[in-house]
Amino acid sequence: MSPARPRREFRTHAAHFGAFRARFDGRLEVVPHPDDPEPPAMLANVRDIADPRYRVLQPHIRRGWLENGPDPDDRRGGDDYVPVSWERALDATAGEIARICDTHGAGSLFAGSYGWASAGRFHHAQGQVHRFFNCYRGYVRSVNSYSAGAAEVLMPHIVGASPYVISRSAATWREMAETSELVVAFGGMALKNSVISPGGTSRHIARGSIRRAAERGCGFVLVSPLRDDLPPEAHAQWLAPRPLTDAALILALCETLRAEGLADRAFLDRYTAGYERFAAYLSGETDGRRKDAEWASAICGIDAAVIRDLARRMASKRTLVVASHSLQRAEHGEQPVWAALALACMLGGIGLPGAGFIYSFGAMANGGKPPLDVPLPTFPQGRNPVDDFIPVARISDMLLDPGGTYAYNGQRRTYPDIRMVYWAGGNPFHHQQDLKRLARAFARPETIVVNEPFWTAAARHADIVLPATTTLERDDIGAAANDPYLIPMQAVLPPVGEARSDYAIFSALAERLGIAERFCEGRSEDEWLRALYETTRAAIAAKGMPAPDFDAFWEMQELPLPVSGRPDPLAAFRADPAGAALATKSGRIELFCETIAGFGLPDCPGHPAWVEPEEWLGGKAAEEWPLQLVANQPANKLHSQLDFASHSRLEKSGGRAVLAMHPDDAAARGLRDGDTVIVRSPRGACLAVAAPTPGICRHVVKMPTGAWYRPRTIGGETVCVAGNPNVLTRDAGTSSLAQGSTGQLCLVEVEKWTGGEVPL
Ligand SMILES: Nc1nc2c(c(=O)[nH]1)N[C@H]1C(S)=C(S)[C@@H](COP(=O)(O)OP(=O)(O)OC[C@H]3O[C@@H](n4cnc5c(=O)[nH]c(N)nc54)[C@H](O)[C@@H]3O)O[C@H]1N2
Ligand SMILES: Nc1nc2c(c(=O)[nH]1)N[C@H]1C(S)=C(S)[C@@H](COP(=O)(O)OP(=O)(O)OC[C@H]3O[C@@H](n4cnc5c(=O)[nH]c(N)nc54)[C@H](O)[C@@H]3O)O[C@H]1N2
Ligand SMILES: [Mo]
Repeated sequence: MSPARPRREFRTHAAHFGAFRARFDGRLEVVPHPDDPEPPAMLANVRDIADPRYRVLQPHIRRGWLENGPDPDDRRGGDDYVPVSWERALDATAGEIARICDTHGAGSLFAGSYGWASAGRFHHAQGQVHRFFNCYRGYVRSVNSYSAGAAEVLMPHIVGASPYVISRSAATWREMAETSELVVAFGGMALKNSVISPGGTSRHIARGSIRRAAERGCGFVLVSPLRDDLPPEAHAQWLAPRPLTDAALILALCETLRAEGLADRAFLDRYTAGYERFAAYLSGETDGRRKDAEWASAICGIDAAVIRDLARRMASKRTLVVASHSLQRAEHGEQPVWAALALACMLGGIGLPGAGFIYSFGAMANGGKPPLDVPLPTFPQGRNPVDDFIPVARISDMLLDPGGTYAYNGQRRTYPDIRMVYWAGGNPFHHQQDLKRLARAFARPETIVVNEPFWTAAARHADIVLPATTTLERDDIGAAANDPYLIPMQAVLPPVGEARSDYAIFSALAERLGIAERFCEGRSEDEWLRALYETTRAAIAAKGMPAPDFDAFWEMQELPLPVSGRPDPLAAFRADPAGAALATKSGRIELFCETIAGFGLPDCPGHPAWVEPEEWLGGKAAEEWPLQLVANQPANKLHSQLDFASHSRLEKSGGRAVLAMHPDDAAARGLRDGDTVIVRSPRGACLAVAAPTPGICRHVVKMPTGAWYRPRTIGGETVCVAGNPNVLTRDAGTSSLAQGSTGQLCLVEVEKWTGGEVPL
């Protein structure tokens, strides 16, 4: 194996959006993986990965930081940068890490560093940054994700497993294609989403599986404000409740089953705890209001007869209930997930193939596939000597309110006093809500360091910007859960500018901080790859499959991995409720949860409930802000990654984000297709381009996430001219149980932009 060098033959490589083949012969060529039945169009973005206009070509230090030294500074985000040598940037970074830890302790250094970074088992930036700080003196970390913040706290209490376990094991595409009779998808199973998977995938099978199910006669019901959240192949019935009201709709489905004697009492008695308390809420015994279809209809806007009919159909068929991530990335997001689980319990299908409950099916490419039978190469993380953390979406609260207290999962916690922030492999100016507030929060630390390949808004808010390579510029090993290949990811391109891998950056910092031996263990990048490969190789050999040595593996396109049967904790529980009891307090699925009830939270009671949100179409705030914005995942890219690339641009208009809206809502505002609009919320404003669209329900507008934040002051108002919806969203936790992100939905108003041409 040689140091990274250009490849003239096609080599297999992996991105989170797919395995592919690439070569470089003066020009970068990218072609799909030959086994992929539906290769993602998004791969086209990879061709633009080395575009020097968007890359950080050498280390930079912010002018204000150079002139004034480390200090809180509200010029971050608006300051200019001085190009410096690696020596100078590394000395400055290492000096700050040591100074902060010596003066204030490692508990004042935040390196939660949330983000997807890139595929690759060794160079994954999160693994690198966390190991590095664990080898030094530790750091304040973040817990849970933006994806599933509410479900990650809720589900261990009520099903004894993380949402990811349920998501990966409670149903497969094959079972759905072959056995489900009805699939009811709350939040849909959008094909745009099932392109993505952490680490990538070589086979995109969602569309084919949905088609097979529908051809066999399986019915689909899409519950979503957007018709495209299931593909046309599903021939789905489309129900569009008001956003944020799924919990009410699902409670009415439950109440219909209860009142009509359609609930599976035998299942409820044997496998659940607390049904009587939940039923008393449904019937109105506890609060005087029956949660019947008429009650729900007034909240969610779906006809009562339609709700009853759906409940009866669900009870008469082998029904799979799907609850998307998006439902819970919203105010009181705990409730629709818990309610959907309760509904599936009342239907009695949990643990049967093609029936029951599955979380976030279709949100990632590798869900619903058989797991691998060998461990994947894994860069060891070490142990963090600091045990402080924040729930990930509470970043602005932490920076703005040191010493402030908040509730989380039954605890009362205190925000640390953070003096330094280090980010590698994430874009907080993509993922966080209320970006104007985040910008104020980013003014507070004394020093911010970002490792980034690109000049993102996060890089533009840092004091020290260290240019990182992308996967195409370094050697790595590609692998992903539930994808049966190990990929020797040979570098395809030379590093762009002076970019270095995150490992090289942290090795150089480790040298300066006297922890080189601990961090590097005396290994070069090449030696690390060999060591990481060895664990997996030995496990493959133990299964009796071909397990070549590293040098042979390195010359292959990919190495097949053994797959195993699916361990489904819910099926095992069904087969043996005592022997395979769930890891909940009762050992069963909890429809009333003593633990959560015991927290005494006004915004998260002990059973699934309708808790009225602040920003929804049926509330008071909608009088002033009459449109519900869906800020969902972008179809043409992964989050903010490669936002500038050619395929990403197809989802925009003139480089600006597109705002889809119902034709009647557009007409009511005198808007035509292609008009520039300004979208405002109680937090901020952005520009977008109007697109009247029939497949969206009334009073809902959709602007996907991912446009690079570009704030500009126009007429005294700060406006993101690129159309990043996170200037509009609300920075509030899902509830005081989980404190998850609520970025999916907020209220807005839209009007025609009359301020003339605004360049990007
Ligand atoms: N309003 C709203 N907001 C949301 C959501 C929503 O639904 N609505 N969804 C949320 C969800 S589910 C998520 S997961 C988050 C995603 O948030 P992020 O994961 O933070 O978003 P990415 O754009 O993937 O950021 C990854 C960054 O890492 C950089 N990078 C790539 N490779 C490397 C590398 O090798 N080294 C280094 N140092 N950097 C690298 C990329 O250039 C990019 O800037 O967004 C959340 N935000
Ligand atoms: N192309 C692409 N795919 C991705 C990603 C990406 O960036 N790009 N990101 C990946 C990541 S990190 C994650 S976590 C997953 C996220 O998976 P999800 O969170 O499920 O994905 P979203 O696209 O944000 O939302 C799915 C749909 O939910 C619907 N929805 C919104 N609010 C409501 C509501 O109140 N009720 C109902 N019934 N429906 C509602 C919207 O119409 C939206 O299109 O996607 C993954 N897949
Ligand atoms: Mo996510």
